Amino acid sequence: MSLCNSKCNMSVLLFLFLTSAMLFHVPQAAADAGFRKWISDFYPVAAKAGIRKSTYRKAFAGVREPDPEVLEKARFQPEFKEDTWSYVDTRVHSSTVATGQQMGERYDAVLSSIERRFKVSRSVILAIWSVESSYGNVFNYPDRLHYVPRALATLAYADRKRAKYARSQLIAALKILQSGNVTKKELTGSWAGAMGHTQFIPTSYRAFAVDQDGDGRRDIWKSIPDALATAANLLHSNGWRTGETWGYEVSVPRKAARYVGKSKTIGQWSKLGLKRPNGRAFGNNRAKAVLKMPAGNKGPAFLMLRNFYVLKTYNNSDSYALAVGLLADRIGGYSGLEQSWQKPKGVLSMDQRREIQVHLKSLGYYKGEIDGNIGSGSQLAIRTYQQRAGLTPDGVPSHSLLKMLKR
Ligand SMILES: [Ca+2]
Repeated sequence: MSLCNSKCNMSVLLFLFLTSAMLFHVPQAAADAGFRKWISDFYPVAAKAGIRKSTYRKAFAGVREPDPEVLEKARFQPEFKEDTWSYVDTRVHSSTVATGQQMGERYDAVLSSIERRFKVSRSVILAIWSVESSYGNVFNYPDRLHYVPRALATLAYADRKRAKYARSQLIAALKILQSGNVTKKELTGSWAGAMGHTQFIPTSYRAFAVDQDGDGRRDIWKSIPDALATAANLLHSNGWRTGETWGYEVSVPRKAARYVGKSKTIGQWSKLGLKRPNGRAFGNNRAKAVLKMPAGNKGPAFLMLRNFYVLKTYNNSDSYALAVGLLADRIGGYSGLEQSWQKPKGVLSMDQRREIQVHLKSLGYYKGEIDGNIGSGSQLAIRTYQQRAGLTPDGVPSHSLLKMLKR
């Protein structure tokens, strides 16, 4: 051993690792060894950023191969843009509204103190909690959660498109672990490293996480007060305007549609004939707003105020900010959209799909969750019902099926 320096030890270990891997998983051996090498090669980068050797060792103890699910999810991340109506429909519906209102009652005191501290209204915070993690429901499926340092190392190692992002997020994740705010076991997140009830990536956590419950730890995984306050802090720090809405649904006269994407004051928009379809007046006439028509001439139109763009600092997507805004309105007791989205023919809304599940359940055909997702369980229930009713058992949820079930 005296001939061996540390590098030599490393290659002995690598050799032992390779041989043992060869015994069990021949095709994976090379990739795994490459991953282990990547982890040891990355240490100097982490050390430069202030990560102690002990933290690094602890973080990667037991991590021997890339997270295969992370690679799979990264590979199949849909490239196409989901239609706005479909994005909104799966996030803003009777169930997310009802749960939001229940959570509002349950966490009334916490939300009041967050409102006082960060000047962001509770309905917006509840809507974010819903869209990000279904009010923490992600924690009910621990197998779908990923250990964040491993997930990010996997992306840094094997996903060229996301390597730069993953390297900087990994450093931030290691800093979080080093800070003692979270244990290694708790440091879980999505395949891309979004963590906790409000799905913060490590760098955003470092910038915005707060200890709202006062136990000395900034814990967005287990402490709902900390997670919700962290979301409010992000909005507040990015310029949230207290007491102002995110935007208005509007009806647009034909001649004004050419101004889509333009910014004008509410007063100027009013002069061009834009109105709220519910007949109510706009708020501040001097506020600047941008006209958006996410589905073109055939869908609802909106005037987006400053807070819409603050919501986009959370997640840089119009559909996201619109879904949060609309859900917040409904949780806060305001009505939903007056104009309807132009959907492909025959498509059922989330609420209609839930209704089908409710009927099938009460008739004894369905035992799963009422979630509007027509998976294999719902399809089987539909087929069984169709068979008994003398219909073609295609298992497809449709308007006519819902009509029959209602009878
Ligand atoms: Ca705390």
